[in-house]
Amino acid sequence: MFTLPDLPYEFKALDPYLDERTMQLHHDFHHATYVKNLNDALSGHNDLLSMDISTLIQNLDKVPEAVRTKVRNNGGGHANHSLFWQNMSPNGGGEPSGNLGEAIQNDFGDFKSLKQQLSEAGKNRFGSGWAWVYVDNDKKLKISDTPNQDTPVMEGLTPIIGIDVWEHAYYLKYQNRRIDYIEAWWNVVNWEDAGIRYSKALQE
Ligand code: MN3
Repeated sequence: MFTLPDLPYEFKALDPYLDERTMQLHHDFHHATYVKNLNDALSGHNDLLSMDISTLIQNLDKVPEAVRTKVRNNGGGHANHSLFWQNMSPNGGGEPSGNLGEAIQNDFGDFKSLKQQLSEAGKNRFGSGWAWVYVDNDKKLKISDTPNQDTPVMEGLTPIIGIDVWEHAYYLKYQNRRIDYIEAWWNVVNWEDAGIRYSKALQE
């Protein structure tokens, strides 16, 4: 069975950038529902229920066709939100240093360019989805955006940071102003966590 991870901080910890009520609804209802729907869809398939979530969503061809779309959407939702909570911190923001900071300079020129490109990707994603910085097969940092709960993980790639641009992530505080939410979100990005994920990706 898949389980809902605890938030690594309090609901109000990311205020004023992400408000308490949004965080609570997002974690306790939206993410919890993805986990419940995923477990329901895989009921009776103990081999699939015992996989880790990344392995499961990289192997959707092994999931019975009748529930494959449900598993894609809810499994993706579980994976994405699990990463998203880790990807933020009340001590976040600023710019990454170390390996990741150097890689950003090499692959984007500077941090400002990365920030601008990821923000654009999030702003331009039509409807619901995510924008990502991920490591490609040549170990380069790239930017993409995905619809619904799709993720670079489904292509066997490693996301380093991701921003949820579904309306449920921001509507209470920012209404239709997605770009204001994205701007605010940069203040809570957990670069320490991102740096650890990047170092692991280089070793894979
Ligand atoms: Mn969400």
